[in-house]
Amino acid sequence: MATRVSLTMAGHEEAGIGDFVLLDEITIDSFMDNLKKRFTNGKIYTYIGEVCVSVNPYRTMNIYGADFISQYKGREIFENSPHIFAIADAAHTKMKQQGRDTCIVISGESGSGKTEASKIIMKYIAAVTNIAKQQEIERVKNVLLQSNAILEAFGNAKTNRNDNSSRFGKYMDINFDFKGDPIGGHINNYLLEKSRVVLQQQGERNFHSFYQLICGATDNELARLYLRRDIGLYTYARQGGRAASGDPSADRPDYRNTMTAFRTLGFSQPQIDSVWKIVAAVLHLGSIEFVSDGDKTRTADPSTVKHVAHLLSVTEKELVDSLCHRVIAARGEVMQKEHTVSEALYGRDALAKAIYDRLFSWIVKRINDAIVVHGTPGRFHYKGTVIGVLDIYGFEIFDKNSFEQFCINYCNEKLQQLFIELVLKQEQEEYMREGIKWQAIEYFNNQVICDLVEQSHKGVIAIMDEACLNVGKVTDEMLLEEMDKKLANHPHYTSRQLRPMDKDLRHKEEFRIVHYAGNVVYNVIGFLDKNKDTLFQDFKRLLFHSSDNTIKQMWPEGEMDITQAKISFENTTKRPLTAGTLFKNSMIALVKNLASKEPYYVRCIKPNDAKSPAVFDDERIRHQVSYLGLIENVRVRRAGFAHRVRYDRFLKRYKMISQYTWPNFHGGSAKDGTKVLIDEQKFSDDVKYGNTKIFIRSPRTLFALEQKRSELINGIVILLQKIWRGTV
Ligand code: AD9
Ligand code: MG
Repeated sequence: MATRVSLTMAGHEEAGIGDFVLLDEITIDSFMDNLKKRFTNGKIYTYIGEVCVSVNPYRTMNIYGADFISQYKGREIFENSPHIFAIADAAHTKMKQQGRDTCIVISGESGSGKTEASKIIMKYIAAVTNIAKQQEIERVKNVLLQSNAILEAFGNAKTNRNDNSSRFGKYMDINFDFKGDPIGGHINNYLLEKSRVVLQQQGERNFHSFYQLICGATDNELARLYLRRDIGLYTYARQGGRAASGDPSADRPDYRNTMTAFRTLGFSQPQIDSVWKIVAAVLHLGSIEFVSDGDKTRTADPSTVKHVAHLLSVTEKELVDSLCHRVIAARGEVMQKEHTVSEALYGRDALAKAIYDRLFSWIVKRINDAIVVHGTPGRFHYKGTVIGVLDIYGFEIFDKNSFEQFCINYCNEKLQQLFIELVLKQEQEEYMREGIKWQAIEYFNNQVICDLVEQSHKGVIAIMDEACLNVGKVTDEMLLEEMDKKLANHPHYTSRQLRPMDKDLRHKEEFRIVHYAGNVVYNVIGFLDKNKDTLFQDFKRLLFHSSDNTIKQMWPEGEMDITQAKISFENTTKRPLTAGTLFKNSMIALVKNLASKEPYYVRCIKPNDAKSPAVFDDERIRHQVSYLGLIENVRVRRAGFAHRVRYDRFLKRYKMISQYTWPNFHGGSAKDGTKVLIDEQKFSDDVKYGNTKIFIRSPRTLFALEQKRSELINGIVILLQKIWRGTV
């Protein structure tokens, strides 16, 4: 049931509890009550210990200004009311003080507020660093911030779930020097949903860049690109219907922002021109049709072809040749094979998708080139410490779900697995190992779904890859049969064939995966093609021979001529990796990278499907709270400990606090010394003694210890200064 909530700001006492750990009883009902109370009172952030739960407010909140920044800067998490700034500050402080790489993992379903959260974090970090206003560091900060405008223009789109949906995954490392100032960064992008370039579902748009160009470019600019200010003319950008078209009031200013960002990042004018030429060429490509002339296929409209050729800086003949037939090498001979009309259309779409995909990767590379401090030699190689920020495409279910949703949802499974591993599993295992009395907390482990997708030989990706080996012989339907055979008994897999009476499985090409966040019905048609992800060599050659240097650079492998390409293919027994396997490998590497850093979590929740600031949809939110494992998170956290450290390290750090342990403890082991110190400081109720580590329940205890330590250090420094000055 959805509840309409009033948005008046109520008194603090009515704003619920800031940390779920402090709830009287931990049930989903009490959790929901608290979350609702806070949301209703304009409190969108609530903690579970150091995990920040964020509910998308769907309205501008006045909580990110300079006053808030200074309130959170350099403060402990529990010192202020819950805010994402506190998480960003904790990640930054931890990195600076302990020299440890940290990361902030932002997760939640599509439209829950991940991308906004990542931008808020980056703005906060930019605001609290480089106090000395060093010019070069300011430039890096600007580049980091402005890169978002470009990435969103080319990698985000309106979907039926989110008007600004990320259609690529993004992991950004920000490098800091020893003072904690940003000195560079690097973006890793994951699988862009390139099928959107040629096909959009009803109500959805192509990538923003297309609409920005049509709505935002000047008449002159459009004329140079042979475009008209009417998105309805372009097949590739109008399939979502009228409601999903260009919006001049938003797309025009966005175009200007994108242009400003290009300039801030140091893209040259010819490079910017090439970018928009490519976007325009893609739009025109969608208008190229083919006709059959007996046994020959030719393009129907010479003027569009001419425009595309001109925009891509290739000759018309080369373009038509590569669209209408392909060159193959057989029995030592090189010959031409005519396309049928449908093959030509398929090739045209493949070309459009590939050009845009390459453009996107090229843009990310240029951004990476720009996020490096210039000037001081040697600094290039100094990586310093790192904060990683992860903002990926959220879990999504559409009316039609294909290979892209399969990858996106698998990616979300991997992140949930990481959360389970680090927050629920390892935590509990450590208590067991250390002999701390512990009542095990049950949770659903989604490893079984990750296995279903990624296991060698019998996972979906492996089965797809095997099918792709038999190029041309295996159809999508045969792939589904194979999956049915191998996965029939898997509790998270089923298909129309296996369960003909299932109402959700309407077509014979459908299979269903029971994901951690919900059931998704996928249509297998297109899986093999998207997994193989090959592009005729003819197109690669075509674009490598472009006289536009930027375009040429994007297609280095087009240099090979047909006979070389054949020879090199025969020489290497290895086939190119499929899109599925590449994605799987990149996810495994990503998770490994995140696990090597000290993680902070932001768990985003979408309050309703209407994008409304005033609706708290109980059912939708309850579902998210449960699949995200938030109740289990509270239970583990509540029964657990905020901090743990080995006895020897603990004593080394705090021994100065106690007369019994300073300068050295002689009464027994480090564990004994720790106990003496804790007893003396009266913290015994808040700690437990494990086999090798002390476990401290509340962050306040740690804070108090730290404060005593720093007071003593300050006292010593003052004393030393007096001695030096001879005043003592
Ligand atoms: V997806 O997985 O990329 O489809 P996200 O990234 O989780 O999704 P996004 O950050 O794009 O969602 O948020 C969706 C929309 O919610 C934004 O465009 C804003 O209109 C709105 N939003 C999200 N967070 C905030 C916020 N902190 N303040 C105001 C917000 N509006
Ligand atoms: Mg996003």
